[in-house]
Amino acid sequence: METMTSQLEETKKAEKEYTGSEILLRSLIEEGVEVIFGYPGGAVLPIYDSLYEGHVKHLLARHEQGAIHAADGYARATGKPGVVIATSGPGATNLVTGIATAMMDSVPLVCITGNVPQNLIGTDAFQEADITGITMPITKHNYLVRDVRDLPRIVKEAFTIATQGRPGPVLIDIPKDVSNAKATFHYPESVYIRGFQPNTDPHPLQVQKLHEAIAKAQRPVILAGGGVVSSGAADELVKLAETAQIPVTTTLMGIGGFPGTHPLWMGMPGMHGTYAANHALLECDLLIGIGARFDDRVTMGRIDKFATKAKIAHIDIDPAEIGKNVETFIPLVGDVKKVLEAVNENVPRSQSDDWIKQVDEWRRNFPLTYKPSADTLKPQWVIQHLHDSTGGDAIVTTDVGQHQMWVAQYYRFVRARSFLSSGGLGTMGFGFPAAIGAQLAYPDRTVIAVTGDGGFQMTAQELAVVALENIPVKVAVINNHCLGMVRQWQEVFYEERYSEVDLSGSPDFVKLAEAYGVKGWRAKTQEEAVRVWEEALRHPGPAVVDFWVTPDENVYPMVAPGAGLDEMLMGDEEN
Ligand SMILES: Cc1ncc(C[n+]2csc(CCOP(=O)(O)OP(=O)(O)O)c2C)c(N)n1
Repeated sequence: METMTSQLEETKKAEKEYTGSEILLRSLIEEGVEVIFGYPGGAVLPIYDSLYEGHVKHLLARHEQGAIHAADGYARATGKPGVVIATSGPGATNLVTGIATAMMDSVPLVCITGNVPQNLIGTDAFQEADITGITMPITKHNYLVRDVRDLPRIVKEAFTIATQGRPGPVLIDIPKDVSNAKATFHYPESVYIRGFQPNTDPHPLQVQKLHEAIAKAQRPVILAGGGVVSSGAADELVKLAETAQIPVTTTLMGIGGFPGTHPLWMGMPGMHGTYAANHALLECDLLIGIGARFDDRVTMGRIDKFATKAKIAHIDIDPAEIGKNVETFIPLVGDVKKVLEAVNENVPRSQSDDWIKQVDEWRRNFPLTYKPSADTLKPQWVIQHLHDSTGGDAIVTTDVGQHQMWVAQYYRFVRARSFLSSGGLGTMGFGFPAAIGAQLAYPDRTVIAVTGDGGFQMTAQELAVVALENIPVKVAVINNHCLGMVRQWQEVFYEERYSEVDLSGSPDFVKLAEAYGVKGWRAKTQEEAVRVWEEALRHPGPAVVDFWVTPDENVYPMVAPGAGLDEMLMGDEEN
């Protein structure tokens, strides 16, 4: 007996021990992590010391918000979880906007923060912030690691939770003493998480109900959201729309989930939606929401005026979404791709011949319009030109504001995971760093960050990163010299009382780019725009193009807040 015990002890001794930070990195490697975005500091010194070995690529952002949006852009472009590291206190709180951005748009992220040693937690120690408390409502789940031996399991759980079911951000907070403590390393192959068993397969009875509703429908509409993109169901959606002959509208998050060139596509619905999409929602008799959450940018919060003639079917991975905003007649809980595969087996054709003619007529009679002019630059024209020059096949990220809506309206995306934009939180400053993440994932694709002159200034410091790493992102600044979307609301709803929207004092963006060692161009006319954009696209490295557009252009159509989809402002008479 004694010999056996000592043998066991010998084996234990022989097994190598690693520090918490080494265990963390080994776990990330086990998860197949290719790149970490981050920023160091005191509480993550042990982690950065382990990174020194260079086993995992790390990209040093210039602000933690830049790091997390880059991780988010990487995740949106690839479908793989993005990973970000920040130090305790201000490093961790600088992640908050990025975490909320990812949460609102269901993006899988694993966010790692350092914290002060456990004996100092709760003492208002230097750079202490209760980041698990702060991020509780904006993470899918979060952890404070108390024992180094728990670390591999926690990392495995974090990746599982971030990616399974409805994706979302997970935070792991690691006190410094845990990063320094030692343990042996065994990475679990899988984990069982009680209370987290997402249902991915549809109920056959519900599929049958949807078939019956489609067969009877005379005016069916598909409202496709971000769930189509994140579950990789774009092909299945095309098949459903074509077989059942149902016109499709894609929400901001659903853009690219259905080809923008398809004859059954009606464009985006809602506040800045097309006439055809909004009128189809008003008149339809069957509305099939697919991976869309019926949010107020689509329904305008006026459920009493939204799809009132329709029976609503709702396909979603998250049961909490069913019935949250609209009354649902046929709920179908499951992974969108799996549900659509099941629905596509024997899906009947709807009775939509006259309806499709009607939708086509709306599309013909009320297209998106603006008045182009050769000697000035119209922002809509610039976006159309970005589209035409890339064949609609670039990855385009945006900030938030008018330019974002114009990209959604005028860039016809043909592929999923190509339009990356902060839809739910509406985060200015998202676009440029997100483009960095997307470009790292796809070095050979054209990646364009379309930003406003306001939004670009929120994260422009990341120019250092694209310069240093020669990441060939093309930044297209739609420069209207003001906070355009706010100016538009003040014009339309506040009697032109323009309050704090003038961006005078902004830097010369060409010189700003050059100060970082990035090539910059400016265009003020169509002719200049064509020439410099071509040069920027041909340039092998990063580029900033400052498009000076007409400052008083508005995004139309527009539905005023509080109005129903039937009350669309179509824009200037001349348009
Ligand atoms: C972080 C953040 N702060 C404030 C806002 C409110 N907001 C929405 S659009 C907008 C104006 C954006 O201006 P700009 O970046 O120049 O883009 P434009 O609308 O002119 O295209 C503002 C301030 C926001 N969405 N995000």
